[in-house]
Amino acid sequence: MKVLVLGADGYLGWPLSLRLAIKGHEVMGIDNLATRRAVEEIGSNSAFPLPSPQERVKEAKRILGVNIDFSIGDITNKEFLREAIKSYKPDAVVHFAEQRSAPYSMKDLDHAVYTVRNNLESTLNLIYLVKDIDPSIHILKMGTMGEYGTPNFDIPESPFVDAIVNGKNDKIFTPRWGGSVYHMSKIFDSYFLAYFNRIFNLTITDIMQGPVYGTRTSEIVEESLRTRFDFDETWGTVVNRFCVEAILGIPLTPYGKGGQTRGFLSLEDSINALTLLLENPPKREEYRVVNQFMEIYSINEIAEIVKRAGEDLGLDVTINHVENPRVEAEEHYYNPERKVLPTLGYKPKKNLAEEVKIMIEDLIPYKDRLERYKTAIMPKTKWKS
Ligand code: NAD
Ligand code: USQ
Repeated sequence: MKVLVLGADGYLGWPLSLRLAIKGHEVMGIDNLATRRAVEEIGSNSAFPLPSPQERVKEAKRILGVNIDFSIGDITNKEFLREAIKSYKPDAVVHFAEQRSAPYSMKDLDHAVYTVRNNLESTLNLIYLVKDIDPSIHILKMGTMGEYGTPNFDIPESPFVDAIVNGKNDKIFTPRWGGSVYHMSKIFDSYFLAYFNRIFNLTITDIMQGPVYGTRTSEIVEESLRTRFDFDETWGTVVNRFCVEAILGIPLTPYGKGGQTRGFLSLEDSINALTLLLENPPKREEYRVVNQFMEIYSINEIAEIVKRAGEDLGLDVTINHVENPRVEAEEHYYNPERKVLPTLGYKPKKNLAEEVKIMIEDLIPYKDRLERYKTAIMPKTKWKS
């Protein structure tokens, strides 16, 4: 299979490119390096030093013996994306290339507008160009479990649900309510994907993925193959942040009551599941929704797990709830459905308690580097400011 990976320089994009290449698929990656720049903009950096895309590709060839094509460019530039799809002729396009941080999207009007423009323009470009060039291309689009919010009902795993509104029955788009401009941009992406699936007869997998944690996949066998790993208050996701806080002796930072509950998954499981979904596309012209997470935890449970893992490794770890910079439910019902991946035979390979130990061990050698960006850790981006 020929796969075009949009956002190939990112946390998920690089390990997916490696995995697809090692499985014998042809891979071309595209990225405009926006995340590298935006993380530096807020005074932070990846925990692991990142080689340039050109060096990464060379290292993948040297260490794993695989060829990955890489092109630097912005997919909101429709002529650039058109040329890439036309000349590469992929069987599938993976769309990761979005502004992916909720706090970044909430900093001010400019960051909100950038997020909406970048995310919706990239998705619309992809939809129209696939329609024009070859509507049989499978679009694998990364959305987020956060599109659903935290409703007081079981979250379905289907594009539409039956509803009774003002006493009358109809099918409606599965209800969504995001917790940031970023999450709202993903909701609009999903509306566009479902809408244009019908209009242009496109084949789409729209993945609702929970927060990912982890430092490695089975291909990441040397430092030069590592993927980025963010831990600052804007770009770091909660498990990754807690592991770094444990190493630096900063009390772990559950926001508010810490009862916020999410569906988590390891980087290895995310990459495995994405590969499976690419190798098992939906029916032609289907809009398939997949809820992609493996384990459900509250933030308080995660803090306890990271604390125990850190203590087992000889670290002195404490937990200190901080004022919640976000506006979100801190105690709520959470029960999402998950049937597509199990139907395809997917079984998680990792669990959080074991993986955080590996993560802490992987990160400890970089303690001096982490210290340099320590001031970027405590939350500063407030939803209401
Ligand atoms: P990331 O920021 O590391 O990767 C995204 C990549 O896309 C970056 O390298 C960035 O430079 C690139 N990019 C952004 N806009 C672009 C544009 N206009 N043109 C070209 N490249 C562009 O993020 P990630 O963690 O790898 O996330 C990948 C996708 O998965 C995102 O869409 C994100 O919303 C989604 N997601 C991530 C998580 C998670 O926990 N990391 C969970 C659920 C969903
Ligand atoms: N949280 C803390 N303490 C911290 C950091 C976060 O309590 O130090 C809490 C947040 O308040 C939130 C939860 O942990 O309730 C998750 O926050 P997060 O930063 O790990 O994840 P989020 O902002 O939701 O975004 C991340 C990715 C995003 C992806 C999303 C999946 O950055 O790209 O879409 O996870 S989901 O959460 O399912 O929407």
